[in-house]
Amino acid sequence: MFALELAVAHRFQPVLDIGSHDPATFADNPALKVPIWLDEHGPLYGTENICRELARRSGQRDRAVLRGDIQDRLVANAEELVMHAMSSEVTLIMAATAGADASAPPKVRASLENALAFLDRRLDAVRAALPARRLVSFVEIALYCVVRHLPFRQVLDPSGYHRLQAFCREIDERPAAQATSYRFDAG
Ligand SMILES: N[C@@H](CCC(=O)N[C@@H](CS)C(=O)NCC(=O)O)C(=O)O
Repeated sequence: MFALELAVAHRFQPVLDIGSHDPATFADNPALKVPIWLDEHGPLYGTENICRELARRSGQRDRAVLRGDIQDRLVANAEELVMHAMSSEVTLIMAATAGADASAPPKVRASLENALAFLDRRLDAVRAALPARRLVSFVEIALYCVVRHLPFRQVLDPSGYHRLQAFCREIDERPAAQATSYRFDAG
């Protein structure tokens, strides 16, 4: 979504064997994780690094709000909790797909729900603290992606978070969202 919003040319290549233990499956990412950005300089690991690179390449860095750009503590906390929600969801998915004998500690789901409740309550204030002339912000795009991903992977039903739902319906209208809706890729 960040690449599309900032009109940066790219090609999407899915990793089909996400459970692989071979770093080569993940463009040599030792963490065995996606996303990875690949260009003439080699691989770049991780969502935030990639968004930073996309903002730089777009020539519109001044209109892309990345984590840490805004002094307001509410925004900083929202950024932290969106990151936390994403990593908690990954933990829950990994536990669910690891087999019947694996489960995440109960605290993982509780803290995910707490993070979503915090974001739901403060979403309007967080967005009000972002620069009006932004093209895109990391906190909004990441929040949208995680809230839409939770039901896609059947981790959690977020329908009770009413502000988050209204926000997602608003972002659904963006061409970048419509071009990137979640799907399972097959080889
Ligand atoms: N800190 C990394 C985390 C990346 C991450 O957890 N990616 C997930 C998918 S979004 C993944 O690769 N999951 C598969 C796995 O860990 O086996 C980032 O923000 O990019």
